Formats: sequence, structure tokens, C-alpha cells
Amino acid sequence: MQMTFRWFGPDDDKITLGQVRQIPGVQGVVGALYDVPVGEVWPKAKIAQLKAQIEDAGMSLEVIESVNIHDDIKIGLPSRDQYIENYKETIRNLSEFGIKVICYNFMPVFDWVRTELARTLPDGSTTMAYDQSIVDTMDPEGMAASVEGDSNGYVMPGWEPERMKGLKALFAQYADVDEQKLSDNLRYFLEAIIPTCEQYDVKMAIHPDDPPRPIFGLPRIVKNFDDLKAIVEMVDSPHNALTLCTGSLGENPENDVPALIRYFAGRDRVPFAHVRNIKHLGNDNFEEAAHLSEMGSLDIYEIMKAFHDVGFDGYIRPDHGRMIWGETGRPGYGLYDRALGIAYLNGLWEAIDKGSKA
Ligand code: CS2
Ligand code: MN
Repeated sequence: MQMTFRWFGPDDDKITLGQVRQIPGVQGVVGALYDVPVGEVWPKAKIAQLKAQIEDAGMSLEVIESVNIHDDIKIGLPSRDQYIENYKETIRNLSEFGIKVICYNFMPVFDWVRTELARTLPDGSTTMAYDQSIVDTMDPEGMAASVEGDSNGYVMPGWEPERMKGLKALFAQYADVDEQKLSDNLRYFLEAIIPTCEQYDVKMAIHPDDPPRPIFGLPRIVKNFDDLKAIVEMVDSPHNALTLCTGSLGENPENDVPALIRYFAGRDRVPFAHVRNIKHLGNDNFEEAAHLSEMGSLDIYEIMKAFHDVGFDGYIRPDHGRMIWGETGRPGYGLYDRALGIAYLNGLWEAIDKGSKA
């Protein structure tokens, strides 16, 4: 496995590449261009600049999270063909700079959803949490306002205020998009782009829905084993792959995360993994926990063992962390707790690896 760390760029992240470089075992940075509007081609000059910044700091850029998908592709509008052509050009441009994996999601309208971005835990740290009963009483506008108000001034990817202004119109466009239609539109997209991915050796890695269930009446098609299996079978190629996010999938207690890893990583369909722990609170509610198994509901040892047993050699990163030691910053993306997560994941991996050879 190759340990990586997500970084939001010099203007949008308090954490410096110099700090990232000092986390033991981090070789790669997971990056993106945040100033290219969704649907437009990523310019080579900007990709080159990002890559140079990261390499100057002694690390590499091989994973992009995310090249987002324009809603017209998800809705299936005639304009999707132009957006798909743009996407292919972005894939070609990224491949020129050595990018191996593109993480993306296919969630309508919103990216991940939380009802609190800073819930205080008994130890005084803060974490992100989800309460289904709040979502049930909120409308999408209320949710967008709550995320914006709670994010310490950062724009959360997927929650860009300009997009949120057009929420009503966007919801109207999705009115007749059910799960079947959304899957058909994903298939259309994959059939169009995977030949380009094969030619340029870039793997597309879809991120699961977070939380893995429909919200606000919008369909969700990346929630569980059956969904993931249907997606990898839509186009049977190792370039049509998954971002195995243990937290997103693990938010549903019925998902057996180590079994999902054994199945999909064992079939070479997981080039990129997000590892984090979450704590189930009943009634579909959860909060994000420290990575250590005993702090949450997921068994992180079993998760790392599943990756090791199938010979996982992809990229991995700690996903969200709590805010600890007085750190302030982008919710979920502080330095300290994610660095602790990396130390723990590396420790588990070393023990599993040496144990397997003893
Ligand atoms: C990420 C997602 O911050 C997060 O929760 O895991 O936002 C992820 O980057 C996207 O869903 C992938 O497109
Ligand atoms: Mn994730």
C-alpha cells in the first residue's frame, strides 16, 4: 500500500506540504484543482503547477480527489455528451502528469451530508455527526445553510454556495431521476470514458454515497455490496474501479466492510482506499470516531488485515479526523488527528505484514 494525505492546496488549506512531509510514511499527496468549475477541462498548466508544488516538497501526486461529475451527466440531459468529452480531455491531461487514479462520486446534488460539523466528544475533541431525525425535518436549503454556517469559513467540496443558490431548480431537474435512471446514466458515462482510461492507464474510482442511503428523496446507487457489484460489472475493466471508503460504507451497520474489501480489492477493483472509523448511535445516527478500533464501531484491524490478505498495493489515506489539541480548520481535515490515524494504520500494517511472514 502507499500511504497518502489529502491536501486542499496553498490557498485553501492551513496545513502546509512541509507539515505533511513530516508524517512518517507519507509518500503521496491526494490533490485537486478547486478553481476549475465542474464540467470544464482541467488545464495542463494548472495541473503542472500543482504537481510541481508537491514534488518540490518531496512527495508525489498520483491520485486526484475529485474530478466532479456535472449534474447534466447524472440527470442524463443531452448536454451530457459535451461534458463527457471534456471529462475525457481532463483524463488525458492528467495522465500526462502521471496521475494514476481519479476519485469521483455519483451523488445527486450534494456530496456527503452531516448535521453537525463540530460535536464535542467527552474527551473535549470535536467531530462530525449525522442525525437522521434532523435530516427528516430539514429541507435541502436548510441543510446547505447549516453546512455553510458550520464550516469555519471554508467552502466544503460539493457545497459550493453558487451551486447551492440554484438548489430548487436542481431538485426540479432530478424529479424524474430514480435509481434505475441514475444507474443508466452512470453506465452511459462509464461506457463512454473507460476506453480513454484504458488507453491512458488512469483508473476511475467511484466513492460510495455518504451516508449510504437516499436523502431528501434523491436516489443513491453506491450504498452496499449489490450496488458496488453492479457498478464494477457495468464495464468489466480494472479501470472501472472503486474508492473503498470504510466510513461511508460502514455508516450502515449491515455493510460488512472487511468482506467488501476482500471481495472487491481481491478482484483488483480498489486502487484507492479511505480508512476511518465511525460510531453507530442507533436509528441510523452516527458520529465520526478516532481511527483506533475501540473508539468506534468498525474493526480497523480487520479492515487492514483484509487489505493485506488480498495483497492490496493501491493508495490509501486516512479519511476525516476529529479536531484535537485546539486545532481549528477545515472540518474533518485537520492535521493532528489524521496524522495520528496514519501512524496507527502504518503500525497495524507493519504488524500484520511481519506477522504474516513469521
Ligand atoms: C470525502 C468526499 O470529505 C469527504 O468525505 O471522502 O467528499 C469525497 O471526496 C467525494 O465524495 C469523492 O468524490
Ligand atoms: Mn471517504
